Amino acid sequence: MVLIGQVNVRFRFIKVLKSGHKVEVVDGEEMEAIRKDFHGYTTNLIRLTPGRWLVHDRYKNLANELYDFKWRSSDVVVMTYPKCGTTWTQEIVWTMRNNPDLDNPEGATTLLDRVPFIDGDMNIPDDIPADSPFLAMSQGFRKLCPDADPKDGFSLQLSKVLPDPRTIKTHLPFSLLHPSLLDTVKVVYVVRKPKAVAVSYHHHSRLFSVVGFQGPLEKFVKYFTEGNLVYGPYWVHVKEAWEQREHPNLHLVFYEDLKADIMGELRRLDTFLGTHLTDTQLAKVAEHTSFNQMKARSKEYDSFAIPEVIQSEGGFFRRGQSSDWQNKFTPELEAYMDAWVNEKFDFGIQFK
Ligand code: PPS
Repeated sequence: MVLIGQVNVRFRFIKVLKSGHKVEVVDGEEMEAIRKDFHGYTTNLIRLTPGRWLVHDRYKNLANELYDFKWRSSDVVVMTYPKCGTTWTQEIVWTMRNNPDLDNPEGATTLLDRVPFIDGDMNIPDDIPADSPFLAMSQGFRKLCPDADPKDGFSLQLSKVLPDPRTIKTHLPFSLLHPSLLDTVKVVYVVRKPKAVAVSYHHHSRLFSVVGFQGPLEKFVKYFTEGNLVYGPYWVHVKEAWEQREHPNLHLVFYEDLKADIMGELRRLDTFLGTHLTDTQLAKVAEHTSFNQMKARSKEYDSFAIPEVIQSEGGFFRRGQSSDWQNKFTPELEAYMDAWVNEKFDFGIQFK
C-alpha cells in the first residue's frame, strides 16, 4: 500500500512491458480519491515498477511501441521531466538545426508539428470529442498522415513519418525507452530547480482541464515530493540522466543556465549538435526563442486551457523565470523542500 497525498492506494497487477516494467493499475476507491484532487482524470492511472513511474492508463497500449520506436541516427531527442523547459529547448534545437537564419517558412508552423511529443498521446483522454481544438491542432499530422485517425493518437504516428532531421520531445525517463537510445541518437536533457518545477507543474495542472487539479501549492508539493504526479518521481528521472552524463551523445542543460547565459549555452549546444552556426546566427536563435517571442507566436498552447486561470495566473507561457518560485513558497514549504532535495538528490547534482 502506498500513500498518495492523503490517500491509501492499492495497486492491481495487470501485465509486464517489453521494458521489463510491471504494470499495476490504480483504480476503484483509490482512483476516486485521487480524482477529488485531479478532476480531469477520467480514466485510471497506472504505476510502472521499478521506478514507480505514474502514467495514464493509455500508456499501457503505447508502451511497447514507444520502447521499440525506430530511432534514426540523425534524430535529436529533447528529454525532460514536465515543466523543466522542454518547449523552450525543443524550439532552440529545431531552430538551430532547421532555421538558423529565420528564413524557413516551416518555422512559422505549430511547434508540436515540427517537434512531436512522442509520448503525448497518453495525455489525450479517450472520451475527447472529435471536434476538440486539441485534436484539430496538428496540421502536420493531417498533412503527413492523411488517412490516420487523430483519436488513435497523433504524436506517435507523426513522429514515425516526420522527414529527417527529426527533433522529438519526450517526458519519458531513459528506463522506459530502449537501452540503445543513447548509442543511436543525440539526447538533450534539461533539468530545472525542483521548487521551480513544482510551481510550474502546479500551474500547468490547474490550467488544463484534462488535469483539473484543485488545491493549493502545498498539497501539490506533497504529490510532487512523494513521486505521485504523472511522469513519476522527479529525482529518479534526473538520476537516470545524471548517471549517463559522460556519454558523448548526452548533453545536460540547466534551465537556469539558459536564463543566465543564453549565448554561452547556445555555443555549447552548437558544439554538441555539430551545427557550426556563427555568433550572428546564434544571436538570432536566442532572440527568436526568447520567452516573449515564443509566447507571442504560440497561442495554440492556450487554446484548450481554462480562461480564468490564464487571466489570474497566466497561460502555458507563464513567467519564464528562474526565481519566480520565491514568490510562491512560504518559509515552511521552502524548509520542507530543502530537506527533501537534500535527501533525494544525493547523487551529486547541484541545482542552480
Ligand atoms: S511542458 O508542459 O512539460 O512541456 O512544459 P515545459 O516546456 O517543460 O516547461 C514550461 C516552463 O518553461 C517556461 N518557458 C520558457 N522559459 C524561458 N524562455 C522560454 N522561451 C520559455 N518557453 C517556456 C514556461 O513559461 C514554463 O515555466 P513557468 O515557470 O511556469 O513560466
